[in-house]
Amino acid sequence: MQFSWTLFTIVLLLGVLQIAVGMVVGKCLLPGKPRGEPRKRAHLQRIRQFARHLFDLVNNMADDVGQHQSEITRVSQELASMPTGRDSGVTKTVLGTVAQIMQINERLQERLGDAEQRLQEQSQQIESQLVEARTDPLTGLPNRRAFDDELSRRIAEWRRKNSTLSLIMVDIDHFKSFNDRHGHPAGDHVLRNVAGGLQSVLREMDMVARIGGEEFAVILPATNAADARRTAERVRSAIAGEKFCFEQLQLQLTVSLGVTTIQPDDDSVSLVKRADEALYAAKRGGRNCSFIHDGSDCRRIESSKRSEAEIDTVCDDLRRKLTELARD
Ligand code: GH3
Ligand code: MG
Ligand code: MG
Repeated sequence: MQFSWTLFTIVLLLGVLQIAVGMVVGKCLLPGKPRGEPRKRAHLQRIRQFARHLFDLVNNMADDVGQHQSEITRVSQELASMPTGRDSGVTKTVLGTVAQIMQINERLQERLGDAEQRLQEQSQQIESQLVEARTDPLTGLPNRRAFDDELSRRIAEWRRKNSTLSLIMVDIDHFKSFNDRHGHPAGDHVLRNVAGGLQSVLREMDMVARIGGEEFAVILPATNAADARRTAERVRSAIAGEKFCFEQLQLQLTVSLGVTTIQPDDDSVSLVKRADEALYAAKRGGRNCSFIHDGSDCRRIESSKRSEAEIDTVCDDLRRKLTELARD
């Protein structure tokens, strides 16, 4: 009977011990309100997913920092709204990391913003330097480099589309003695005004460039020889009729012009050479006149007044003949 009481006491102690261990284990595994294993695993899984998500975010930060900033904010809000429990330490660590990443992100964004602004400023500087490199500072016209590029472009277009193209060289007459008489500042003033005068009588699609000291070139796209001749004479008479006011002086000058139209087998060198030859012919021909090079010869372009007179004569002849016909 004594043996039975001893056995009963041992079994009772073992039972109490079992309950105590169960309670401790249960308390360790399920702190606070009781939670199931699958729920805990899902919770850890979510934290791992957040960590992975953050890793991806950090990796891609350079690609789109702005987007990451908003994503990280969202992740941070989700983490902060998660129920705290035994994993609160892990959650706090992740939240701390998120906060750090957000700070880094903001700094990166600021630096990217600065870099973007600097890049924009630099590209504007490069752009204005490019424009400067192609612009004549005195007149604001395209310079020789810009002219060469435009001529090559137009010749390529002519080859492609077979649309004709003409070129006029314009040179101020006796400009050296003009400078000697009126002074270099007066010469500069006149150069600027000649440039403006040329632009005002040409079409928008034409390009006038200052290619030398007192020498200009005009590219006339889609312009045949007859139209180029008329344009040259319009330019010549406009400049000759202009009075350039400078310090109470009313200055006048004239220009000589060389004209040519593109021909098969032409390139920019041969085209410019012909226009130059026509210009020298105009100088030899007495200045204040235009010459055209037709591929074999240089011929003087008659002034528009004479052309108008010729048209008047033809019209008169025609009128007379019509009257005679009506009488018969
Ligand atoms: P031609 O009728 O044969 O063309 O005679 P020209 O005197 O015009 O030609 P020349 O080549 O002998 O002289 C050109 C002059 O142009 C000399 C130079 O002082 C003047 N010139 C060139 N560039 C400038 C400039 O930027 N400003 C001023 N004021 N004069 C310039
Ligand atoms: Mg000259
Ligand atoms: Mg010259």
